[in-house]
This record gives sequence, structure tokens and C-alpha cells, in this order.
Amino acid sequence: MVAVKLPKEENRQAFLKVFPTLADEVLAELRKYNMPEDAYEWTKKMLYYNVPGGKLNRGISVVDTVRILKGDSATEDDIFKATVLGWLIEFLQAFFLVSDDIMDASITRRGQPCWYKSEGVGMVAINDAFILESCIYIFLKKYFKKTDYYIELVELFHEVTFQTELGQLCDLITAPEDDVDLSKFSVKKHQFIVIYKTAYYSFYLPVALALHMVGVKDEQAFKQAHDILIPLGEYFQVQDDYLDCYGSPEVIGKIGTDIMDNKCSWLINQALAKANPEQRKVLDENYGKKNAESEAKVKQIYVDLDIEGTYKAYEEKSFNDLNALIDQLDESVGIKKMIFTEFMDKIYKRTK
Ligand code: GPP
Ligand code: MG
Ligand code: MG
Ligand code: MG
Repeated sequence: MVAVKLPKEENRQAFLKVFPTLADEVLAELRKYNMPEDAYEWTKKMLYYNVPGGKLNRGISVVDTVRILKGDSATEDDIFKATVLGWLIEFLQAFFLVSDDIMDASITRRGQPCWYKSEGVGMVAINDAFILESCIYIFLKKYFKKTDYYIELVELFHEVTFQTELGQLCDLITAPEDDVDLSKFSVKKHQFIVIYKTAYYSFYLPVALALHMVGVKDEQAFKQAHDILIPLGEYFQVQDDYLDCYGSPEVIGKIGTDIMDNKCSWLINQALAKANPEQRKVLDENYGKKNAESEAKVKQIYVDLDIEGTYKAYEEKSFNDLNALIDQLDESVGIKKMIFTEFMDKIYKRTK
């Protein structure tokens, strides 16, 4: 029998402790294929550089959710399996981030150079991203092939990966480098992009994995979880857009690129809705330009329009709306309100 809730730091340490075991298992696969020593060392460095250094919220959420759902009946084996599934989301996240940083021409990630920017890596990072994705299926086979929910896990990872790639596609084609056209942006378009590129893999996936693990079969459980986790994920990505401009790089571990990258960010959509013709002209002339002066002009318009104030009001309203949604959930289908309040606790008013 294991406790329903562990102190936060203890939980994180227990989660982290499993990573070296998983890294060793990937490396054992390389040995099996007689990989040359330099490729073995490369992969070892790549795994440690890209997988464990983040907040780990997504991964730890699987463990938290299994603890909440199983309560006193959770065994050590349940917690281990949930930890492995949690790490698989972290591998998926590493695959996405390594690729996203190339596509967004980002500079730093988690307080260090992006992997493709680090010494001697460059475009090898594309293949490394593919390897990170492959690891997911190696572990699913190793730890879950004998379970009766193996195929559900495999299909879920495939589906959520595809959804994220579709979101990333829209994110990219709404932000062409050489054709800034702010009339293509809208709040609706932003909402579609963020739900697909972030909400599915960051919020729906951890809970859906946990539901499969504990044997929930009722479609209603998945639907109700989906209907609360997607808006939660949307709120989380609005925070990410806000922090891209207003977060401190030392705290968020990355340097914002959204204005220079011509991104359909939440902030620019709010600014477009509030701008007078003169301000609109400044935005049209400076958004998406790859120089610091133009970026500063856009940021000044955000200040003049009090976009920070608009964000604070949005944050407050989202908090209330999401709590109201959580309150309406029907626990009889196999979910618990506490799963979702835990998520809220992790992200409300986050600064990183
Ligand atoms: C976050 O966008 C979305 C992702 C990291 C998903 C990427 C998906 C792929 C299929 C590669 P972002 O660019 O705003 O994130 P960040 O601000 O962390 O760079
Ligand atoms: Mg991106
Ligand atoms: Mg990015
Ligand atoms: Mg971002």
C-alpha cells in the first residue's frame, strides 16, 4: 500500500530516480545492435541533455492521477508503471522540444543552449528527435506488452502525436517568415493552434494514460476528462505566450522568440483587438521582423495597450471558469475532481 499524496519534492525525487534505469535500457538496445562507441556516447549525452531537465509536470501528473484514482489500493508496481508512463510523456516532450526549437530558431531551452545549438550537434538534432520518439515504443513494448491495455496506450501515443503535429503545422504556416500578414491572425485561430499543439499532449495525455492503467473503460470518463483538460491546456499555452514576452529568461529558461517569429500568439491577438489605426500601423510594420528595434516597438504597443492587464484579467476569469467546470464533473464515471484541482495547483499563476 502506498500513500495517496506525497510531498511535492519527495514525489519529484522518486520520479527522477527512475530515469537512469530507462536511459540504461535505451543504451542496452544500442549495445544489442553493436553500435559504434561514438554513437553510444552520443546517445547517452543526448538523452541526459534533453529528457530530464524540465519541470516534469506532465510526467509526474500520471503518477499523481494514478495515486488519486487508486487511493489506498495502489501498489508499488502501479506507481512504477505510472512513473514509466510519465517518463514516456517526457520523452515525447523532448522529441517535440528538440524539433520545435529548430523550427522556431530558438536559442536557449531549460537554461542551456537548445540541443541543435549546442557544440557539434546542428541538424543531427533532427535524427535525435526521431530517436527520442522511438524510445516511447521500446518502453511500451518492454513494460506493457503483457497488459490488456497495451494497444490502447500505443494508439493513444500515436493519436496524440499526430494531433500535436497538426497543431505545430498550423502554428508554422500561420507564421511565415517572409510574409507578415496580421489579418491572418484571430482568437479562433489561436485557440485551434494551442489546443492541438499543446493541450492534447500536455494535459489530456497524462490523465488518459492513467485512466487506461487503472482499468477505466467508460467512454464518459475519457470525454469528461477531455472536456476539462483541453480548456486547461489552452489556458496553459496562453500563459506560455505571455511568458514568452514577460517572463524572465533566467526563470523560464528560454528566450522568447514569438514577436520576431511572427507567431499567432495570444498577446498579438489581444493587441490587434485593442489597437487604434496608428498603433495597428506600428504593429503591421514591426511584427515578425528579425531585429531588436522592431521587437521593442511591438512591446511598447503592448505596454500602451496594457496587454499585461488584459492577461491578468484573463487569468482570473479562466481560474474561475475552470473551477466551475471541475465542480460540475460527474465522479461516478470513474474520475475524481481532485485530479483536475491538482493540475490547477501546478499551473495557476505560474512564472515558469
Ligand atoms: C509549444 O509551442 C508546442 C510544442 C513544443 C509542440 C511542438 C510540436 C512538434 C510536433 C514539434 P512553443 O513554440 O510556444 O513552445 P516554446 O515556447 O516552449 O518554444
Ligand atoms: Mg513553436
Ligand atoms: Mg518554440
Ligand atoms: Mg512559446
